[in-house]
Amino acid sequence: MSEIKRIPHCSHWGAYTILVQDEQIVGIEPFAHDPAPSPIIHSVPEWANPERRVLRPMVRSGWLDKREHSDRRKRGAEKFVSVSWDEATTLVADEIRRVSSTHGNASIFAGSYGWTNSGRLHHASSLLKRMLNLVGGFTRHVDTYSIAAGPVILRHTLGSSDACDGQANTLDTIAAHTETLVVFGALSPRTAQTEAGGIGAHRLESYLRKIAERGIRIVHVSPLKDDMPDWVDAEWWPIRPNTDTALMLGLAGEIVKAGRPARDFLDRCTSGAERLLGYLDGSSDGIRKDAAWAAEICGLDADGIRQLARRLVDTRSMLTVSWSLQRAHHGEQPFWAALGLASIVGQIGLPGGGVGYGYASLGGVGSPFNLGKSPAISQLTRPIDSFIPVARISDMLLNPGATFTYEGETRTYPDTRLVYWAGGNPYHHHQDLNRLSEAWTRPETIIVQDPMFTATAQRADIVLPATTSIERNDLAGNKRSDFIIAMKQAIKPVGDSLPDFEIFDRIAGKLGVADRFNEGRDEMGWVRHLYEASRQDASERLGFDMPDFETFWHDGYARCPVRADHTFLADFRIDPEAHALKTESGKIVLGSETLARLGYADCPSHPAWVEPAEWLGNGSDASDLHMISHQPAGRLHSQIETGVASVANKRNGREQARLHPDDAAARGVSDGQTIRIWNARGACLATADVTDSVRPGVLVLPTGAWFTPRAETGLEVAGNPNVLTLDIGTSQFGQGCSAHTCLVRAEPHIADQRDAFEEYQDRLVALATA
Ligand SMILES: Nc1nc2c(c(=O)[nH]1)N[C@H]1C(S)=C(S)[C@@H](COP(=O)(O)OP(=O)(O)OC[C@H]3O[C@@H](n4cnc5c(=O)[nH]c(N)nc54)[C@H](O)[C@@H]3O)O[C@H]1N2
Ligand SMILES: Nc1nc2c(c(=O)[nH]1)N[C@H]1C(S)=C(S)[C@@H](COP(=O)(O)OP(=O)(O)OC[C@H]3O[C@@H](n4cnc5c(=O)[nH]c(N)nc54)[C@H](O)[C@@H]3O)O[C@H]1N2
Ligand SMILES: [Mo]
Repeated sequence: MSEIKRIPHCSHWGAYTILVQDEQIVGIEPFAHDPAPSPIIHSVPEWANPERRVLRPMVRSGWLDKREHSDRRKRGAEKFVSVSWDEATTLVADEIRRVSSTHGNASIFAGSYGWTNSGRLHHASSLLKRMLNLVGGFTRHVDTYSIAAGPVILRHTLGSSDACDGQANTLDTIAAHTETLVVFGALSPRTAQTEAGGIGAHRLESYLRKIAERGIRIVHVSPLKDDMPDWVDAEWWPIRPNTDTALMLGLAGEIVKAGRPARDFLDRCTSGAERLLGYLDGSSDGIRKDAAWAAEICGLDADGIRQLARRLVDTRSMLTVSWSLQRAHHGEQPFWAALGLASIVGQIGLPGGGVGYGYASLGGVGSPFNLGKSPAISQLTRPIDSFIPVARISDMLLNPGATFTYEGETRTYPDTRLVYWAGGNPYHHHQDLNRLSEAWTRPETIIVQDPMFTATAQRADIVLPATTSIERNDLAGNKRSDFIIAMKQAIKPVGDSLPDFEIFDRIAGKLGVADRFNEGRDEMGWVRHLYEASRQDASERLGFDMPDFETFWHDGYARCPVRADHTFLADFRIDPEAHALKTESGKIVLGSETLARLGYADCPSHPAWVEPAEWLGNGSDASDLHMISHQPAGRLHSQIETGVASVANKRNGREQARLHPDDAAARGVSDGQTIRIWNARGACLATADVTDSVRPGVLVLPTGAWFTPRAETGLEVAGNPNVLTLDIGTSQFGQGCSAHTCLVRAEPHIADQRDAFEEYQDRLVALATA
């Protein structure tokens, strides 16, 4: 046996060392500078398992025969044929050329949403966009599934999305100054495990420990108790899902009723406050928004709300709002209402006061932020300006030529002929997958580039096998991490897979644009180039010395210049004129002239309680459960679903659905039993986890189970919540996804008990190459 090699690497869930002996991974060790490494690092060896991988380029047999005239309903059912890389890249290049010349480049949809891997060179969707921008462009997407309604409303009301991108108050200032912390959603190490582009040090828990040590009052508002670690002394307010806006407005209304709104702050730093105040005191609609009103909607205690309202103005208080709250129908409102409440309290811009969004939603939010230039390969300039809001994919495919609204503009859906997806899994991320399946029959050609034979790849016409990051060289980094990490190649490519850069470079060659695509650099040339650009910027702009490339590559990491101890809008508070915000008034917008003009009922001109399409309120009955499909603890989305960390959270081979003992009893469900969860949109199986850590009436089923519908019945057997979720925009203004707005029913499922993964694997074998 040869000696064990130690290879530094990084994924979205953190940095680690891969131990390799004789081309085999024999162990994974956490990064030495990480105080709280994620268990997901131990799933990484599963990437090397050839059974999970696409081994060769493949083409659906019907598409190979008839090209754009194939029977598109056979996607996901018809066998694939393997082809050489030369054939595959020729087919792809010809198809791009055909669609571009016959229908125009807007008919190529390459929004290609998805997290791909953490490498900044082999970032699959960036490379796809770079390549297509050299041949006339494509239809793209705006915003993300993570946050869409949130940044849209914050851009309009705060002039930027900084407050939800990790540039609000840093957690160190909160730990030092805050006296009352109200957490809407979660502050959980579960989600803080990951960060887009990797993370060197997971710091959430160390800040939470400091907060816990100071013994400040924490109110935790969420339908799920363990959205906050149990070692933090927090008071749990088990709110009815999707009603936080009413709670925020009720708190604000109590402060107004008590005659204590921060008049000076409202006058100097906000615009349109009268619209909001008139709504709160009931002068605009006859309904006073106070504790009693909110308690009724939210299912909470009115006295508690009254006391908290007083405490918010009597002490230094901070509101944190998870991204999840805006991933719901009318998701603009909780983000705006929190800003309204914080403005009425009047502590925005003071240390440990105000409001911030997305703490712990990703690992770097609230940590000191990177002031340097984070490494990224350029997508080049866009020749055309065609886009959709990210979650309107099914709408676009089903309704070519129809209009949609976004941020106050009216636009048109393109006529999509070709879809190219690289590094994303819409059969993981999109809502109402049965509706997506219908939409998926519309384009003439679908190309998917992924290391795994994902549910999306199974439903493609051409599948291009990419290597995973451990089979090539790259670097990780982002604006919320204080490290750039080397991602060195650990093993040889599995099967005939190729690194993403190499795949696009070959296609660019067939399209005659390789020179401009690769700029004369190979893989290591680019890794060095991207690192040097960050290093040079840090030195020139910030006077911060980063190690030279050789030292970085040898050590496996480099530190970046960061800002700690940050108070959001501190300058603006002191002098709002000199530090005007990029909003319609230059101030915080609490009543919007633009929205008043637009007159949208689903996004009014001030923060307002607007009932969601589905919730535990008017019209729901006792058998309804509100489903929260939150992020899975043991994996990132659908990635490495069969790895050890993911499997550890399953029971009987399925995802676990949590529900309250009263709800279980009412349905005859016992702990550990297989249940069928269903609504008019679809049905899936899961294993019941009966626990009083969820509010009665709520069911929690994590995302990410590999989509495994039975051919005969459509019953999804692995526990993928997106067969149930609702595919509507948050509002006409933001058009975000509304995943967390969803009513379901549940019942025991006694019939057949096959292992979900066996059924998934059967499908792969059935589709496997002829
Ligand atoms: N119901 C519900 N649905 C949700 C959410 C929710 O809260 N509830 N959350 C939403 C959110 S916030 C998000 S961000 C989305 C996430 O949705 P996605 O980002 O689409 O999910 P992933 O599983 O990360 O998909 C990444 C894909 O990239 C592939 N991949 C990994 N490495 C590489 C590589 O090096 N090259 C290539 N070419 N491919 C690679 C993986 O195999 C995987 O198929 O899901 C959304 N969906
Ligand atoms: N382990 C792991 N971590 C991840 C990811 C992953 O896949 N796995 N994905 C990452 C990504 S892409 C993103 S965008 C972030 C998302 O980060 P978040 O949006 O913060 O995460 P979620 O898990 O969707 O939701 C957090 C909690 O919000 C609560 N919640 C849901 N609806 C409501 C509501 O109406 N009111 C209140 N008060 N609470 C509600 C739920 O109980 C849920 O557990 O997570 C990231 N972190
Ligand atoms: Mo996300």
